[in-house]
Amino acid sequence: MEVEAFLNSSKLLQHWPSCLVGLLLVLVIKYIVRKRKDSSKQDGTVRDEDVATEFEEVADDDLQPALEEKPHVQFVPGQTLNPKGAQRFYELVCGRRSIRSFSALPKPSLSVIEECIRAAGTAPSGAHTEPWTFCVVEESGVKQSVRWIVEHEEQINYNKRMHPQWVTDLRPLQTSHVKPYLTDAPYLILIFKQTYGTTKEGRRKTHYYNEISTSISAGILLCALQAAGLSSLVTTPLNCGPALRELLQRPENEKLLILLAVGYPSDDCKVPDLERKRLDEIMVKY
Ligand code: IYR
Repeated sequence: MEVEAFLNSSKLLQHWPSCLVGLLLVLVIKYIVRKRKDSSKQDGTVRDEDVATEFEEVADDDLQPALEEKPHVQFVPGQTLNPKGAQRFYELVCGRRSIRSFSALPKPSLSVIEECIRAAGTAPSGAHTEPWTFCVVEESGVKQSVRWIVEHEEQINYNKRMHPQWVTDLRPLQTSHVKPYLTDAPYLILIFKQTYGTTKEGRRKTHYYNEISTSISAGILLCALQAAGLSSLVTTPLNCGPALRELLQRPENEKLLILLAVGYPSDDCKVPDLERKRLDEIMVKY
């Protein structure tokens, strides 16, 4: 055995010049790739963080769109709420508040939640990739697990990860790491962005602007819930994504974007006394 080991090591010694050449080659290739990336940054070709850069290597002639290529069809305008649609919509959404005190009963029917998610699924998305998954949790054991995960992480967030200024800024909202709404609310909706997908042929499909697309659909969901007479709370629990993804056994391409608590407010539900910016503070005319 010892002789064999010696022979092997002496073989390595014999081949050290080719090993060195191989190593140098790898370093040179890495250097060239980095240089190319840097120069594309400098000449301004890649400016936006959201621009997709990860693609499978396919010859240009073999590229296929992820969507089926078919003739466009006549656009039929959808139903509108005119003539007072905009004003009525404003009045509807203006009444929305994030609440942190839910009543377990009455429990809204699942079909209403489904209808709201159906509305959320109409959101526009990058290259019509529809990069979202809505996980609806109503089972109390799962809600309890979500609460454990979130409260555990939020305790660390409030004590260590969040800057003292951040914690101070939250004081008027009276939030803390304790989150009874995660078990009181009849429904939790965990919204995952799909960072990529898979084509019918099993190839990796790029989900352009998946975070923006999913956020737009979350906005539509909030409006739909409000239209259905339900209250909601938007939370973005820091550092909880991986554990919650695992709990719900979501695939690796899905990342938690937003966690919503949904239901009716408790009778004694209180909200911060907030004001909203006026139109002239948020709109600029040109
Ligand atoms: N995610 C924490 C902290 C928090 C952060 C922001 I920004 C808020 O607007 C509210 C809360 C929590 O949910 O308590």
